[in-house]
Amino acid sequence: MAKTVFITGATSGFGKATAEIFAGNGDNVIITGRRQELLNTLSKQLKLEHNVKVTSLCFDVRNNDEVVAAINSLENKVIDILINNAGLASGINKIQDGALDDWDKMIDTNVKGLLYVSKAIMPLMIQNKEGHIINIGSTAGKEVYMNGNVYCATKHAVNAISKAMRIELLEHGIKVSQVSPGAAETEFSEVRLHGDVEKAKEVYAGYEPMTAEDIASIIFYVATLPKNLCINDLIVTSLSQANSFYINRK
Ligand code: NDP
Ligand code: 8X3
Repeated sequence: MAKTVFITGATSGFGKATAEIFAGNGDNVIITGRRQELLNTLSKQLKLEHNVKVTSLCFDVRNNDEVVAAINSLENKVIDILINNAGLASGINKIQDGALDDWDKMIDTNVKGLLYVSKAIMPLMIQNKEGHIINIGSTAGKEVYMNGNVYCATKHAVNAISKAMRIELLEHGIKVSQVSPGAAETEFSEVRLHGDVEKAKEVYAGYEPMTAEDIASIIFYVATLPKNLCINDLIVTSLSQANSFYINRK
């Protein structure tokens, strides 16, 4: 039976590819992000190609009023799968040189935004006695690397929140998984480097990083296991990467 999948950050990268894979499977998708134009284009594309129900909600996960209003506006409040994907790194400096604006953006989006969206959707899943939350963590949530400081801290927080959700939602039969990718080429580095496209390309030079489609296929796998099975945490890198520190560049 078709599921309803709520994806944050579906205008680009992992979220967009994830919306495409679920819609391709015949599932209904709720796509969200701040860029209305991109939501409109993706919505049209998915409806045309896959004939599924696509709802697009334009909001900023950092604004709890917007989050609550968007979720309240849904006609059908049965959400089978929530993919907490919206997130970013902003800036890459030593901690003593960090910019407050970058820190606020990362903490407010990756930690508080994920919490706001989850707070609005968890009661619906509890009421429905079923649901699956998939949080997008990172290898940065497992190890702290040079110049990663606050971004790593936010992904360590996602790691802890995922564990907490799994414990506290256990009695309600709600699955909680974390997918923790290493380097994948999306808009991520461009955003992190404040729009410097050339520098962003260098991040992926000399090796084959993962793609958004790779991560979407992993998320889809995690989401489609038998009901009795729950992937707690899945760390995935390309063959060129061992962990946050070692990348085999040619
Ligand atoms: P992209 O930059 O391609 O996509 C990020 C998405 O998040 C966009 O759709 C963006 O939409 C959305 N987003 C960002 N800020 C907000 C906000 N305040 N409110 C709502 N939506 C927001 O990056 P990725 O696809 O690579 O990243 C997705 C997730 O994966 C992030 O959590 C990232 O930390 C994580 N990750 C990425 C890795 C990588 O190497 N690429 C590796 C490991 C984890 P819009 O701008 O329209 O709001
Ligand atoms: C994104 C991967 O290595 O830039 O979470 O932290 S990394």
